[in-house]
Amino acid sequence: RVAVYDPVRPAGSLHLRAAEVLHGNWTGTSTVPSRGLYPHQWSWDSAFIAIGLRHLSPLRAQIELETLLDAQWGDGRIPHIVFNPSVPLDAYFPSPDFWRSSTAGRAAGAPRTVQTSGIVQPPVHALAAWLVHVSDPGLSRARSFLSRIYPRLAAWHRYLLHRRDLGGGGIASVVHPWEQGMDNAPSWDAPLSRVTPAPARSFRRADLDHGAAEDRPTDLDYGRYVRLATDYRDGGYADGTDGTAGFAVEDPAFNALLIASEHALARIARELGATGTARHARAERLTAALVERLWDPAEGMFFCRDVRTDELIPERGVSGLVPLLLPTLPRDTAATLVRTLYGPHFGLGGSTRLVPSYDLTGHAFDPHRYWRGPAWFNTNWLVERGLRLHGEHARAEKLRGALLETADTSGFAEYVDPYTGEACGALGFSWTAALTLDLLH
Ligand code: 9WN
Repeated sequence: RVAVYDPVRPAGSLHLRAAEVLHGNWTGTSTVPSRGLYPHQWSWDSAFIAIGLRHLSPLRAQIELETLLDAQWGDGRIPHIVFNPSVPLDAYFPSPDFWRSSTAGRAAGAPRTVQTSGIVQPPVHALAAWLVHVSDPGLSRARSFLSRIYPRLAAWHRYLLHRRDLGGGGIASVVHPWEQGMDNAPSWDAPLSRVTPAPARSFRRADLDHGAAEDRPTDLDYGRYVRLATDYRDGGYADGTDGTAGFAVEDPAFNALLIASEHALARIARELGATGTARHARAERLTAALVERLWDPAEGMFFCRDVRTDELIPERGVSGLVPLLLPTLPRDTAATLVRTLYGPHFGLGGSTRLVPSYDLTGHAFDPHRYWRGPAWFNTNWLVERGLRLHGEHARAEKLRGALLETADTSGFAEYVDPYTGEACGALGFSWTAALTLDLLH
């Protein structure tokens, strides 16, 4: 029985197929989100990818994060895209010649040798780094993985907490919908409506070469994304704290991920010989600030705050459920979030199999259009972890089962119809495969 010595997984198993997706999307130093639609390295994708990759190769998972951090700017920001110089310019829009990081970003300390975007994405990195470390502490120590990346992760958090506290309430703001990662979520509609769109003829959308137009953001959305990014670039990617940014929003998921990562940074500090106490304390203070700024007790969930008007944006998105991930969330807040998740707006345990990205009863709900309804695997993974953390094991187990089944039947889709699980967007999507691996372990 050779199998005793070589316990291979059965051919064609979910595990093997997920591994094949990640193998196919690996470039040698990092993983693309998908070969056709997203042919470069994306920031929060790489963090989720590393969380899954650690089960296949802790070394590759470390390299994934190291490659991203090599493109960090002098002011601490981690860019949302690191461009692969061998990919043609017209394969993805906006391309390096739009962002012009090494010239327009010089004052902010953009790297000279690698081209990047100038905006950021949610800070999942310290959390990913810690999970990668614990998957193989021996390798991690042998390569001084944590001691090399700790100062960079600390600088990243410093950037977000000092340069991006645009609302003055102690939490970070995003200055572009792409920064929060849920590009066309209805929460952005009101703050975006004040932005004059760039003319449609001034750019060419490469995404429509790969994705169905009805599953993607609209041309009007893109005009506004381009205007915001152009203005930020033309201002040298400087972050004013005087509230003059064209778009400034405090988002619950972005900040919850920052707090979860701050807890992870405390653990990393401890592994490196410090106490980590100050960081845990800071994470607790940030949790209190998040509740103070963004919790709506009447609605039973978190909302975005528009910093320009200083008002909450009354759109129910999955972002407002992600703080369930936080260990020191008040007990009644966590219990209320779980009720909202299983209520009519998100339908879990009833009409939906996975958590939709937006309110099922909302005026803008569309089960196929990107972040306006479909279910995504990264946000569902975060909710699954949150349920487990707060002792909801049976519900977490059910959600885990639905995620694995849907990843399998959809061909590791980028996002799916929350009712039927029908695949939308790209197939063979890296974080879907990576988080499948994580849930299988
Ligand atoms: C813009 C790569 C990224 C994800 C985002 C997702 C989508 C880009 C796009 O793809 O955004 O950054 O071109 O639409 O919204 O969350 O990181 O997978």
